[in-house]
Amino acid sequence: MALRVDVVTIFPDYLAPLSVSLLGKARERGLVEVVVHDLRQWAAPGAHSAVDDAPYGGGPGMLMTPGPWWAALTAVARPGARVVVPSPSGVPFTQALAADLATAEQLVFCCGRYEGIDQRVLDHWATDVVSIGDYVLAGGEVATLVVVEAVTRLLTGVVGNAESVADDSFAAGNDGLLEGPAYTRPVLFEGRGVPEVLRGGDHGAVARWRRDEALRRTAARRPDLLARLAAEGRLSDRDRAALAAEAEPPGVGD
Ligand code: JEH
Repeated sequence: MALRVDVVTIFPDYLAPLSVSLLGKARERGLVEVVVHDLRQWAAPGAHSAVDDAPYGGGPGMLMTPGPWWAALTAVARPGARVVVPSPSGVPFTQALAADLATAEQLVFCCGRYEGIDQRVLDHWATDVVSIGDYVLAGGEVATLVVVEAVTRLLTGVVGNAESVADDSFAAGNDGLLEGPAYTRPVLFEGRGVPEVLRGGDHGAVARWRRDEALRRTAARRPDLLARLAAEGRLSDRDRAALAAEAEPPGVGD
């Protein structure tokens, strides 16, 4: 059965990529159905159908008032739906969470604006409060695009169902390391070559080189991932030797 995705926002145009078939294959193949709703259709008429109000306790900025959200979610969320609320104070959105969300029948995304949504809406409706990273956006729309894209690309996997596609250990590759560099033709481009080992046909040497490049890059860019692999005992003696050699200052003859 197709995954049903509903998005509630005060800026439906912001979700245009979801309607332009940027979801490509998943939508073409009938694996996902997306509907974007304007929150203001559930706002009280008059004034400018206000969806915001000042926070109790004071402080800067405005909050989204609960009434329209309650009415919207009552209308849109079916029993068993995952109700996803992007928030700077959410749990980190990861590949594992994407794989989990891909098993749902319905995902409802609540895109907040201003300083966010009245807590009572979240307490009652939200199944997943997620953050896409440690920076502050102006609202939940872009985060929703990120989550929907990460989830729907799993629906098209050759294996078919999301559980089997799940890479639940890391945001990085299967082995928990970042991917190393990759090259395609031409062999010489703007005076730059392709590492000789990749053209030599020695598959063992290629595998070792790729592992070392992945280790080197992970150490440089994601020391947190490397520390986790080390703590889980997933680095071989050879891996540790390669990393130690990397860390050493060049000696005579290097
Ligand atoms: C942002 C949904 C709805 C602006 C300021 C504050 C930060 C400091 N990774 C992500 N970043 N931002 C969002 C997100 C996700 N997912 C996100 C949103 C909404 C998602 C409204 N906003 C804008 C917004 C309040 N400040 C938060 N604090 C200290 C880290 C200061 C207070 C909340 C919401």
